[in-house]
Amino acid sequence: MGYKAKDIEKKWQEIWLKNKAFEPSKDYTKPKKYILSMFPYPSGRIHMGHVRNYTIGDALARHYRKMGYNVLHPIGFDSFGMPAENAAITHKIHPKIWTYDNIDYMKKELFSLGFSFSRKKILATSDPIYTKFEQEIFIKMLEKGLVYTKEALVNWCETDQTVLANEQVEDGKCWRCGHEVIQKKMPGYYVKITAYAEELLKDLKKLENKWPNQVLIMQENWIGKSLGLELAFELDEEAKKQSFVDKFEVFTTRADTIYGVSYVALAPEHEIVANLLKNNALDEKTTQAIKTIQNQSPKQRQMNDKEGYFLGIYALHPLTKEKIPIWVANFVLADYGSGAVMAVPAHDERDYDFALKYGLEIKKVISSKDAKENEAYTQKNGILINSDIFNNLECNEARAKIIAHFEKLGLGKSVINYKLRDWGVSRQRYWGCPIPMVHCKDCGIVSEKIENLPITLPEDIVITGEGNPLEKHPTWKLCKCPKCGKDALRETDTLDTFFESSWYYARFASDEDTWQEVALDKQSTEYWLGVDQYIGGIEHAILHLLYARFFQKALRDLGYLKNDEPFDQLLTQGMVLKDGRKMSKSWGNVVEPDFIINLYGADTARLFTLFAAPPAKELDWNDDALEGAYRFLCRLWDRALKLEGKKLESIVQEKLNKEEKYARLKVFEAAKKGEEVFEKSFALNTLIAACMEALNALNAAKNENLELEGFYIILNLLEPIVPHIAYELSNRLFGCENFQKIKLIDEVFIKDSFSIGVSINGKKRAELEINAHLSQDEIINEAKQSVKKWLEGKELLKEIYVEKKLVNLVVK
Ligand code: ANZ
Ligand code: ZN
Repeated sequence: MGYKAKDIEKKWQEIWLKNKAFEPSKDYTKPKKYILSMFPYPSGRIHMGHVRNYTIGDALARHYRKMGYNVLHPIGFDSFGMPAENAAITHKIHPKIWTYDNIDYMKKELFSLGFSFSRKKILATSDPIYTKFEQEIFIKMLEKGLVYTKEALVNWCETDQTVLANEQVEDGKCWRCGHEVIQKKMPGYYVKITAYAEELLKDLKKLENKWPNQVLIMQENWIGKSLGLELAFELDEEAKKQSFVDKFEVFTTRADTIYGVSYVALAPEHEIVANLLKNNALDEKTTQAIKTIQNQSPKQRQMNDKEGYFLGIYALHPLTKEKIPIWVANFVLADYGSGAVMAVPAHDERDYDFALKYGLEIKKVISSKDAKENEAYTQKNGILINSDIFNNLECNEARAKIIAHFEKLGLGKSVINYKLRDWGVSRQRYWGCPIPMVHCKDCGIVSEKIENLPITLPEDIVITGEGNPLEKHPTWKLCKCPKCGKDALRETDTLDTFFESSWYYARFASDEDTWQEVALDKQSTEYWLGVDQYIGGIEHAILHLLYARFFQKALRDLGYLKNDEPFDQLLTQGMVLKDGRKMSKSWGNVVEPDFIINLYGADTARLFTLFAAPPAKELDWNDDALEGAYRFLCRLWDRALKLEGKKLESIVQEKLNKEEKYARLKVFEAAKKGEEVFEKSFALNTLIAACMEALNALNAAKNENLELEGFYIILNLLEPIVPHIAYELSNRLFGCENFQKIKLIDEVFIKDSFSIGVSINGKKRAELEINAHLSQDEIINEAKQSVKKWLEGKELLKEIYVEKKLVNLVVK
C-alpha cells in the first residue's frame, strides 16, 4: 500500500492529542527549553510565512523533547487590532465574532500541520482574562511613573482616524493604509521607555552572538545615544525685544567646531519661532511657509529638500560675541536635543548644503590633509585652526577641552541624548484593550480599582470607520470615580496592540492553572524564562523586540519577573518569495498552505519548507521542489515497508565490507549532523541532505539488516521535520511510540583512509588523503581534480593507479 499522507497524519495527530504528548511537565527540577515562534495575528487563514515560522520552531521543540528536555512550545493569537474593525465595516460582522471565528479556523490549520504546541496554553490577547492582567500591569506601570499622560504632537492618520507611533509611520505614510500622516496635538498616554534607554542599549552586549547582528545594530541606532555639549546662545538686544526670549540652548556632538558656527537654525516649533509668529513679526510669505512645515511629519520633512528662512534676528556667539544670524529650518527636529542647532557648514554636510543654498558663510576650523575643496570636511580628526586659544590642538582633545571650558564658565554642560522617544500607546479604536482610567471632575485622571478589572468592551457597538466607537457609545463611558464615588467618565482610548504582544511570552511561561488568579506566577515564570529560542520575522527587529525587552525590564522592576532579557536567542527567518517577490496578497502570488496539505500532506509541506533554504535565508517557492519533497517521502515509505516484519540483528563492524562500512558511516554522520544543526547552525536543510545521502549509500550497500538499522536512525532524525511519517514507519518497523536521543558508535567513525601521491608524467604534483571506501574510479577522479590546473589544455593519454600509493597521469 502506497504512502497516504492524510490517513497517517490524522491518525498521529489524534494519538498525540489523546496522549497529551506535548504538554510540558510541572517538574521544575528538569532541564528545560522554552521554544517560541512569534504568535500570529488572526487574519483569517495561515499563510506560507506562518508555515515556515512554525515549522522551524516545531522542529526545534521536537528535537529538544527527544534530547530529554522539558519543553514549553506554546501558541496563541495577537487578537486585538484594526483589521477586525475593518472587517466589521466591510462585511458587517462584529469584530469579536470575526476574530474568534478566525482563531478557530487557524487553530485547526495549525494543528493539521502536526505542530507540537501545548493545548493547555493557548491564549488570545483579546480574552477578558488577558485584558484583566494587562490593565493591572498598566496601572502598576503608571504608579511607578512608567506611564504618564501628556499633550503632544502626534502622527495622525485621517483615514484610520487614529494616532500612530513613530514606528508605524513609514516614509511619512500610515503603515497600514498608506495614507499621508499629519501632525496633530492630542492628549495621550505614554510609556516611559526612555527611562530604560541606557539599559536597553547596554544589554545589547549580552545578546551578541545570540541575536542576529543586524537586529542588534538596528536597535542600537534606534536608541541612538549621543554624547555632547549643551550650551546657551544669548540673543542680541533687538532680538530679545522681538522674541521675548533672552537665550536658547543648542545640543552639539562637535564642541570642537564651536568657532566655525556661522548661523543657528531652529525647529519650526521652537519657542522663539512661535513668539515671532504670534507677534506677526515675520512677513506673510515666511509665516505661511513655516506653517506648512509645521504640518508635516518629521519623516516628511526629512524626505523634502532642505528649506529655511532667516528670522531677521541675531544671537551672540558665546565665546567671540560675534553676531550670528538666526534661521528656522525644516531639518531641525523639534523634539531632539533642544530643537536648535549651531550650524557649522565647513564640517557638516547638511549645514554645508544649506549654507550654499542660502549664501551663508563657511568658516573652516579644522585642517587636515584629507580635506577637499568644495566639500564639508566631516571627519573627527585633524588640527584646530581659527579657534583662538584652542588652535593647534587635535580635534578630540580640543572637544574635551572646549566642553570643560564651557562648564567652567557656566555656559554649558556635557549631556547625553537619545533618539529613542517615549511610546505613545493611546489609540482611538474599539477593538483593543481599554485603558483602565477614569476622568473625574474633582480628582482628575484616576486609575480604576484593581478589583474592578477587567474593564471590558461593550458588545453593542456601531462601527462606521469614523471616530472612536467607544466615545460614541451612549452609556459605556459613564461610571463612578474610583476615588470619590461621584459621576465620572471612562477613558475611551484603547491600547496600542503592541502592548499585548510585549508580555505574552511571559504569560505563556506562567502556570496555566493559575491564569485566572495571577498575571504572572513566580515559580513557573522563574523556571521557564527566558525564552531559549525565539523565532520570527526580521520586520519586528525594532518595534516588537524593543518593546518586549522594555517590558521584561519594567516587569522585573515591578517585582513580576526576574530576568533582564526576555529572549536568550533569536532566529529571524527569511521571507517566503515566489517569482522573486514576497509572497503576498497584493502581488497575487500566494500559495495556500491548505492547498498543499490537501494535495500532498503536512509532512511534504514541512519537508519542502525546511529543505528549500536554511531558515535565516529567503525561501523561493518552487513547485518542482515541492513535488520532489513528496516523491522523497513516497520512496522512503516504500523502502521502509519492504523491511516490515524483519528483526534488527546486532551488527559487527569488522565484518562489514567496504560499501557497508561507508553506508553505516553516512548514517552516523547524519546523526552527528543532527546535533550540530539543531543546537548551532539551524541549517536543517543540510541535515535533510545528509539523511538523503545516507539512504543512497544504504541502497548501494544492499544489506537488509544494515538498512534496518539505518532506518531506525534516519526516521529518528527526520522526526522533527516530518513527524507523521516518521512516527508511522518507526511504529510499524520497530514498535516505537516515541523517540530518544541516538547513541553514536565510535568505531563507525574510525578513520579509514590512506594517502597517495598524484603525479603528471612522473613528476609529483599533489598528496591526497583518500577515503578507503572509494572505488578505483573515484580515487582517480579525485586525483585528477587535485591537479586540474596542470591538466588544462593537455591531452590525457593514460591513468596509472598503483594501489594505495600513487596515481600517475600521462599527458601530451
Ligand atoms: C554642531 C555640529 C558640527 C554638529 C558638526 C555636527 C557636526 P547625533 O550625533 O545624531 O546626536 N542637532 C542637534 N540637535 C538637533 C535637532 N534638534 N535637529 C537636528 N539636528 C540637531 O547629532 C547631533 C548633531 O545634530 C549635533 O551636533 C547638531 O549638529 C545636530 F561639524 O552641532 B552638531
Ligand atoms: Zn473623583
